[in-house]
Amino acid sequence: MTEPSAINYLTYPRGLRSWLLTLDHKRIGVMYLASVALALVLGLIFALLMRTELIAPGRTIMGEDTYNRVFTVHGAVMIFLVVIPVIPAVLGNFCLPLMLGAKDVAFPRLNLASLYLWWVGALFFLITLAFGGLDTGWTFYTPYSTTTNTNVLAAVTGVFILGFSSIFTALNFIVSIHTLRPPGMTWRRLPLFLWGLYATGLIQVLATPVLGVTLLLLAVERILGLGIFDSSLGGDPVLFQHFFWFYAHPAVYIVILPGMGIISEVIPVFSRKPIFGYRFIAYSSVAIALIGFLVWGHHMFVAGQSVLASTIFSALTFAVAIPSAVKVFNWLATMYKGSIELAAPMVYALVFLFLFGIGGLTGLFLGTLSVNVPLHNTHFVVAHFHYVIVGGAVMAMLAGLHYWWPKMFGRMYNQTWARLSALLIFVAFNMTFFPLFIMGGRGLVRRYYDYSVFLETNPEFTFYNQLASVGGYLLVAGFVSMALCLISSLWRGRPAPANPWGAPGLEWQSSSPPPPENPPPPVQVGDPYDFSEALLPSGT
Ligand code: CU1
Repeated sequence: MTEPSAINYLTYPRGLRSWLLTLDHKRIGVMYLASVALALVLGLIFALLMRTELIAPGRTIMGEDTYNRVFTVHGAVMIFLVVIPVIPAVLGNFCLPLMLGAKDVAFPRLNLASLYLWWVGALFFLITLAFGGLDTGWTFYTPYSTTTNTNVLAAVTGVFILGFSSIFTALNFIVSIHTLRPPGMTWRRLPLFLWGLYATGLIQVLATPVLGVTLLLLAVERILGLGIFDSSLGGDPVLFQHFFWFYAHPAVYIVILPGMGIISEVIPVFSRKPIFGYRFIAYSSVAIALIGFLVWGHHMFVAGQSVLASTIFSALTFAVAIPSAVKVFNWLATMYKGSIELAAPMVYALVFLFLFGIGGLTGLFLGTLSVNVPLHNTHFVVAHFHYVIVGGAVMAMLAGLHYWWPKMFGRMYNQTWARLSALLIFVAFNMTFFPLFIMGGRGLVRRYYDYSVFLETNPEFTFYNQLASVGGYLLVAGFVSMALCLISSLWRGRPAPANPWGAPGLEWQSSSPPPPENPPPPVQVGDPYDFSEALLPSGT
């Protein structure tokens, strides 16, 4: 067995100091991967605690106060520390300069600063956990968040700092895409993953400051007792919801757009066909980013908003489904009559299509004004949300991680093991979250630690909850198996060739793993989806 080239970005220079002070986008991406994975473990532990509490009616392992803290911390950790940063910070950082044939991102120091800010933000989350926890829900709704005695201040400080981390990454990507494209890479030849990151960057830069200011106002209200959101002080709690969702709806697209970009890279490669409708996929990313700013009021249909406003927000919500459907159509058309290879990245891409399809379509149920009223605050919302965020973004992340893993670490993982893990994740995910659609449709309110009161009319809720809890355990087992498969490849995997999937993208032209200094771009860059000149898989 030949070893990967001894001198590569992972091995040179050596030592912890060289990692902590590195300006290399590839190392920063790897450190983000390790950091986000730890946060994911924390978030999953809280998810398991919740599913264990719900495995039987009544009090099982915790009371209501603890449960409120558990679902809040689960949500806040998963949203702010995991799914918002994960794709841009890990795969975006690793791939973007390589896909541009650039030496690094435009501002390497700012890039390292964004990682340090993530660490500081995570530290504030740990401080929150250690001192009082948090029980407001991840949305920090007022007026409860101005009065609860849990640690709102530490948590909003953490989110505020994480916001800067997110903005720094986005600024870096936007400027890099504008200024560092190699000769021949016009906007119409920009890889679709980079279009996704670009559209995401626009949202991160424009929406995140609104969240920062909102949380700052919340902190000011708590510390100084100024009436901003708390009605007992003369403030307006609905104002908080407007500010919050003006960020948090677009934030869903911060999570999903880069995922859609990954899917647009993976599907052509494993269908051996050029992408269908390149321009539609590229421009629909920007369309989603822009329309995404106009729909926030669909979270507030029952908050006392005027019927006219609700009707407009409902219609605009339907409009944002159009560019998403355009993408799905183009992916299916790319696969049509393709020579499909079911390697692990493609399996995750197909899982994405199925689960995100359900997540997106159930979003239309919730976007419909009249249907939203009975479904509001039920488990239907929880199910929809997890189909979009886990079924969509996390599955896309796993597709991308399995796709670029050989490039990142220079090792091939076991395909059978990886595909079986994907299958387990797919089955367990549906087992966990599909019952929540049914229970939510039948009126089970979310965020309750006990559902005994519902059993009189719906005795089947016990069974559905047990199904969901066992599904949750299996889902975590699936994630563990997936991670072990990848991690064990670092020791046992065969060395990866430069271009194991026969992909035409620029990032595959360097060795695996790439050398410390990125190779210079070719004299002229061609079509990133032209398979006629792509190398066939080598070393197989
Ligand atoms: Cu929304």
